[in-house]
Amino acid sequence: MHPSPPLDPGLHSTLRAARRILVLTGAGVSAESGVPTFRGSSGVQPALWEGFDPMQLATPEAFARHPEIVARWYDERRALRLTTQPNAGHHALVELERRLTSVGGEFLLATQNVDRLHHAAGSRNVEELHGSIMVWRCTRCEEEREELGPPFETHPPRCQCGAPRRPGVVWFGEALPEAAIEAATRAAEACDLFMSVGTSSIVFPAAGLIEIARANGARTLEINAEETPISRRVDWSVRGKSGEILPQLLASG
Ligand code: BV8
Ligand code: ZN
Repeated sequence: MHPSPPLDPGLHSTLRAARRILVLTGAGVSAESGVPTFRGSSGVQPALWEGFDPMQLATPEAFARHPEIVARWYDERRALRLTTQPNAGHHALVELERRLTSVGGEFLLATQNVDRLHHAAGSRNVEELHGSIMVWRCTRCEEEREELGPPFETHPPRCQCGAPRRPGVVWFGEALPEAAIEAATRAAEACDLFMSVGTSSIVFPAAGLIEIARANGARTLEINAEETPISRRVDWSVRGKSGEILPQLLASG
């Protein structure tokens, strides 16, 4: 299937007619805000991480073996995120949610992103499938706090109870938050339109949601700068930047 030219008429009528939309977003949605993606060329790790494979850092084993290195990597990403703003793609998804809910429709934004830029833009019904680097949790008493201040003094930061605190993200090999993946799965079973935006569609179980949506008869749309493993399986695969395509999609009503 060749990527359809943006704004295919059938896509418009489907978007207008949809009453239950599930949107799955990935790092590509935040790329135009200056947040590096996990994979692919636009990822920019600070020099400190030359030669480190993020996939090797985003694991409980890595934190157990190198708590300082891993905590510093996440704290640097948190500090960088605090300098960024939502982009036009984030804002378009807020508008889509507003339009749909204003006519009694259902909207869920299931994000793999850990940057909370969707919340900053004003999205309301959001499930964070992979947690958030803005939240840090004690490894002993589980006390959690959203951290919006300057970089930590020590890495890893310590809890009052004395134990190290970890980023509130889901690492590889860790289970996703039960409530979040359940809500996303229920939405995939019920939606009439599934939108995959800015994700490489290779991390499970998030990448499995589209198959649940297709099995329930939903139409499927992908917006991505590059081809992904689902590009040839969706009804519309629109090649481009989400910060440009999403506003275009909404502009045409
Ligand atoms: C689980 C948080 C089971 C941390 C992340 C072998 C061993 C162990 C596990 C596995 C294994 N094989 C498979 C697995 C399962 C594993 C998995 O799927 N691995 C993959 C790599 C094969 N999954 C897990 O481990 C999950 N847990 O299975 O647990 C279990 C069950 C019960 C009990 C115990 C255990 C946990 C997965 C979550 C991992 N955490 N992040 C952190 O952020 O550091 S995942 C990581 O990848 C990212 O954070 C992100 O969340 C996720 C997906 O990445 P994307 O968001 O898609 O970003 P990416 O950079 O890849 O792509 C960007 C896309 O945007 C590209 O397509 C690009 O073209 C596009 N783009 C760029 N710019 C733009 C754009 N598009 C539009 N506009 C633009 N401007
Ligand atoms: Zn504690």
